[in-house]
Amino acid sequence: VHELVEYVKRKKKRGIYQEYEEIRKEPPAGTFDYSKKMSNQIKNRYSDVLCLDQSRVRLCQLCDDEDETSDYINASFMDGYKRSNAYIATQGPLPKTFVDFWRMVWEQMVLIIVMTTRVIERGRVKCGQYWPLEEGRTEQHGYFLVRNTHIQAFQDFKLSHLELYNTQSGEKREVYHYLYVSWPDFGVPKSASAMLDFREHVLQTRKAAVHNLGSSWRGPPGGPPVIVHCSAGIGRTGTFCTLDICLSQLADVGTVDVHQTVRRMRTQRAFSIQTWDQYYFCYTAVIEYAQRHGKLSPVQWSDSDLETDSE
Ligand code: PTR
Ligand code: PTR
Repeated sequence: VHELVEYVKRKKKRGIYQEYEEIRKEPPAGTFDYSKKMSNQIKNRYSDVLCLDQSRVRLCQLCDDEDETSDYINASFMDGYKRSNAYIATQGPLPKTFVDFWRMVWEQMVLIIVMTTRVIERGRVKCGQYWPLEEGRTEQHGYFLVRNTHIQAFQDFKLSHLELYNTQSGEKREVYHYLYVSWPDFGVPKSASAMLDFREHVLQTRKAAVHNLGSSWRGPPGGPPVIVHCSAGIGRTGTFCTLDICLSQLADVGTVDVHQTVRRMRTQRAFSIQTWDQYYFCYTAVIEYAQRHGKLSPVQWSDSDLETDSE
């Protein structure tokens, strides 16, 4: 175990760095036409973080709405491990897009929201306060009422149990909102271990929630997509999803392929994983996970992860 950790830390560090640089150099895998439309530009939090047309999430057209661009939200479907559309990666909602965000949650039957940024970081607004912060509070967004029924606080994250009430149809649903608070901007989580605990918690909740859906869910067995967002929806979001995919793969077949996972992810959500630290963090977290689960004999990196390892 120790040897492998050292191996990744020293010998592979350079290789991993090069690997990430190569990924960064690849041009985006498609067009961003919808994101660039005049009427949609105000719906993007960052003018340089757009979503690919091919994987964007479309909002259902409202019947009283003749504006053909009204189906736009800066959000992308992303595949998971052996599951298509396992996630929706999106930016931190803007006050202008709160209603769109809740429509997306409703239309895609989302049960879990994973938020990996805080609302304000270093004095700058990173994401709008789109859900009620306090227990017992209800807020209205368009024809949705969102109520925070209770909050569970953990060391590195908070879990809010939300009730989403659609006043048009009279239906009510439960949505779990995770807020991970220990992920500094420009950085990586302070410990891989805390991140693994967090992911584990999300997985358990998802499993239970999908189970509760029972026969009302007619989609794929994994259930509806999990929404993952940070500020731009690429850096921390991409890191979380990469990790989730790699760990699922490791648990299933005993190998991981960080490189291909990120490359593939970038074809659905461009620019996923923003910094080399975040990329490297995926490797260290995989090792941590393998150590925990006694999978180290040793972790088999897939071939593509070893290609750049020349010394
Ligand atoms: N996008 C910035 C750049 O191109 O320089 C890099 C950047 C990354 C900026 C992260 C801000 C970031 O902060 P956060 O992850 O907290 O939104
Ligand atoms: N234009 C922003 C910048 O250059 O700072 C884009 C940006 C912001 C990119 C945040 C990534 C960011 O990080 P994250 O996806 O983790 O919120």
